Amino acid sequence: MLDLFDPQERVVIGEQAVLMRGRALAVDTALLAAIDAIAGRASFRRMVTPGGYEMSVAMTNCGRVGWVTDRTGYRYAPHDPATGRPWPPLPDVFATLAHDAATEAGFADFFPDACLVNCYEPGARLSLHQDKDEQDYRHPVVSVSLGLPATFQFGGLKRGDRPLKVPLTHGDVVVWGGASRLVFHGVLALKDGDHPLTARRRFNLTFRKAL
Ligand code: MD3
Ligand code: FE
Repeated sequence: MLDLFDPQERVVIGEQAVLMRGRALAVDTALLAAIDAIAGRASFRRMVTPGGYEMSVAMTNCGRVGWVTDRTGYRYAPHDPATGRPWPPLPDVFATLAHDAATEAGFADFFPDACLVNCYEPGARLSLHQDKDEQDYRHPVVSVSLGLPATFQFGGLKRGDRPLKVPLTHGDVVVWGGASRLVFHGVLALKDGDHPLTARRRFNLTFRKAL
């Protein structure tokens, strides 16, 4: 039988925004084991925004710096504010996947120094925002989705631009660069489900060159 399903499909979402469906599948269990090890050293926590709201997404980090928010603002910090210790290093399986996916999307020499690890439980969402806390927007952002599927919102350069809805499923990798680097984006409330590898959760890795 002719099988038209391509597990490694590439979808162009926007100008220099490329979705590589299933690109992380070959290393999914290694990525999830590494997330477990990171969370054992730097726990997932729900951070507080400058406006005083507790985020519904739980976060931790690995790499030289990690993204943090509290009542004083957003920033990249070399230490976990919960413990005062450095963030765990970027696991090799993370660094290799992020670098290789960026290269395949046309961004050579991407060596991320920060990886934000997001954990979504049913109902958790991320409202439309821009990623603007990095020094040099010429570097792309690489994201990896694991576990339950989510609906990603890909907007424009203005908050009011109507966002495109893109389903992101287990193993998907997206490289966002160039004209898409500063677009507004978000994630709709996670629907409940039961994933064979992550149960009722979705993880997202976001790789950035922050410094
Ligand atoms: C487009 N995370 O952590 S990944 C974030 O699924 C974040 O957890 C989402 O947005 C998540 O900041 C979306 C996709 C993504 C990440 C960064 C981007 C898309 C982006 C930066 C610029 C443009
Ligand atoms: Fe973002």
